[in-house]
Amino acid sequence: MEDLSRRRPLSETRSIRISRSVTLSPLHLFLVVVVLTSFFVNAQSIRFANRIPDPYTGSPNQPLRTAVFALGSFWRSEAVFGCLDGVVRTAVGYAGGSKPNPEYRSLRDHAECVQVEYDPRLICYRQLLDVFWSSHDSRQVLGQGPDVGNQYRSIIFTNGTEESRLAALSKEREQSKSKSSVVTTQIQHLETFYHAEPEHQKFELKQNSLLLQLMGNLPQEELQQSNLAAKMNSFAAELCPPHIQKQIDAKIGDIIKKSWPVLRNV
Ligand code: MHO
Repeated sequence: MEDLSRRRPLSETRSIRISRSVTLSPLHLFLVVVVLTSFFVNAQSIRFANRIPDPYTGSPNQPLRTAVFALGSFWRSEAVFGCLDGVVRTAVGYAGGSKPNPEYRSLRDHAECVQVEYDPRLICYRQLLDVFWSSHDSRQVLGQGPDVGNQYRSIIFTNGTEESRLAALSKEREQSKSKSSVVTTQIQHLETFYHAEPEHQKFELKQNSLLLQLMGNLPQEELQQSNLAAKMNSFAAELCPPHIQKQIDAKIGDIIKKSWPVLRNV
C-alpha cells in the first residue's frame, strides 16, 4: 500500500531545481517562458522613454515662430532645416494652391513645402532665408534637378509685412548675384498649410531603421513633435552641418561599440 504521507505535492514532484535555494514549479516555468517569449517577440518594437525635452514651447515673451518654404521635394526640404540650431520642429505639407485638403496624389496647384518651427532667440528669419537660398536652385523653372513640375516650384510663404519685406530684400540680393538668368522664386502670403500624410513626415529618417530603433521607435505623433527626430532626419539625409554630422556619427559609433559585447553572452 502506498504511503500517502510520503507523497510529495505535485508542485514539488515536477519542479526544476535551479539552485539550492531556487526551485521552479511547472506553473512558474510556464510563466517565465511566456514572459521571455513575449520579450523577444516584442523586442523589435520596444520603446524607450522619450528623453527629448518635448514639446518645446519657447519662452512666454518670445514664443516659437513658424516659417514655410517650398524648395523642391519636401523629403529633402525638411532635412535641410531640421539640424539648424534654433529649429525646434519641422513638418512637411502642401501650400500655395487653391484645392482644399490636397493629397500627395492630387496636389493640383499646391507646392510641396516644409514648415519650420523655430525659436527666434536662437535663429532669425533672415538666417532661415539664407539657408533657403543656399539649399536649392532658385533659377530652375518649376523644378529641382530631376523633379520637374508645378509641385516643386520655389516659394517663400510669408506671414505679415515684415517677413514679406525681408523675403523681397533677400530675393533682390539673390538676383543681383547674377543677371544671366531669372530667380523664379515666388513670394506669397501663406493662406493654409496642409500637413502631408504621415508617411512623408521625417521621410529620410524613416529610411533608416537602425536610427529609428536607437531613438526608441517613437510613435508617429511623437516623431512629428520631436526636436531630436528633426535633427536625426537631417542626419539621415546627410544634411547636417559637417561638424554636427561627424558628432552624431561618433555618438552612434559609441553606442554600437559599447553594446556589442552584450551579444557575446547570447
Ligand atoms: N524625386 C523624388 C520626389 C519625391 S517627392 C516627395 C522621388 O520620387 O523619389 O515629391
